[in-house]
Amino acid sequence: MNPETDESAFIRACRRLPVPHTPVWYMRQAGRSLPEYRAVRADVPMLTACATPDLIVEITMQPVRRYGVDAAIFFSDIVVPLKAIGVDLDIKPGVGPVIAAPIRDRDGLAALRPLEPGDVPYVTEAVQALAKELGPIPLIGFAGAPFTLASYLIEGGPSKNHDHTKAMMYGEPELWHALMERLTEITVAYLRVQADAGASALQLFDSWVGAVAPGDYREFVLPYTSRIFASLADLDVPRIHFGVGTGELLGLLAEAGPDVVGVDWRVPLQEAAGRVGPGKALQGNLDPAVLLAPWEVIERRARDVLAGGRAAEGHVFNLGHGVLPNTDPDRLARLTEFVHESTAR
Ligand code: 1CP
Repeated sequence: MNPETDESAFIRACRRLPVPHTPVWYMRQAGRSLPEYRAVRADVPMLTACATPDLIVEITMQPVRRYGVDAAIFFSDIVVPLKAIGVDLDIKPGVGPVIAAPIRDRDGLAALRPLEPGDVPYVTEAVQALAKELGPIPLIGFAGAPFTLASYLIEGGPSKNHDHTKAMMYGEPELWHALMERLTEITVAYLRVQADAGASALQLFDSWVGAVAPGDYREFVLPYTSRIFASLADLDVPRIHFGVGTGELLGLLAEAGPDVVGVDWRVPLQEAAGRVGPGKALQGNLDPAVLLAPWEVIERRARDVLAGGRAAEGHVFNLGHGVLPNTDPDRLARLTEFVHESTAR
């Protein structure tokens, strides 16, 4: 890693080292809340944008320029590696990922071959270009975790209750484990491509795993998330793990082995610090909807998050999930400034 990046507030907070100010970035900081994003995406389908290095670089840089955040997140989507190995899928506007032939049986597994770096040349090229353009600012690479990817593949698209997914988990555990094995290998390979090309941190999004009870997480998910973090331990980059609605799973997410646990807005950070235990930094966790309220409310709630973060060994300020599309970008710019100024030491 570039030595200046290594010394950045974001990387230091992930490593639980003293920082000049609390670092800030926002999940979904690029995207529909930014007029400049809507402009460059106007005639370009999402998956085309994700396979075009110039667009990836431009869209990744937009929130960095506007907000002065402490880290960039690679512009892509969690289904990009699946598309790259030939899964027939699309990202539909206003819906999300849609899979042409949902995987419900053993034959379906054949669609999931291993991922080779040569399958995603546009990712390598864009990460390399971004690492140069960002200079000392860290770039976060990311992937979807096996449970969340499995949910899209099995359901065929976004799902509220993940019932087909759970039906396979409970009813056909061998098929479930075979599917999770394949997704684990793909995820490790995909994260490694990003780190090798110059990403300075990696975030594993298990966005929908909060649907699972702790005992089931331990049996059906933990073996795979643990293996992913263990497989990346030789890389000198902090590893972050995040899911929505995971209050009851925070200890297990920590047990999987990341350096940083992301927390949604439902659990105060002082409480999360206890559930996660020692040896981890925390990331989060302002409710994204708070940004729709008047500034005084935002400031008060941000102070609460910062106070909670002091209970953790390291704190990266973020939202509890992604920026809502109707968020005023000026609010995020002001929030970044507020966190930096009020935590400067
Ligand atoms: O912060 C950024 O710069 C955004 C980059 C980014 C990331 C990190 C995108 C762009 N997608 C993701 C990851 C992602 N994709 C996750 C994990 C993070 C999270 O929980 O938010 C998930 C669950 C998805 C799946 C997905 N892709 C959805 C959710 C659908 C559902 O199940 O409710 C949606 C709407 C997409 C499409 C998508 N991905 C990204 C954007 C900007 C969009 C909107 C598409 C568009 O603008 O046309």
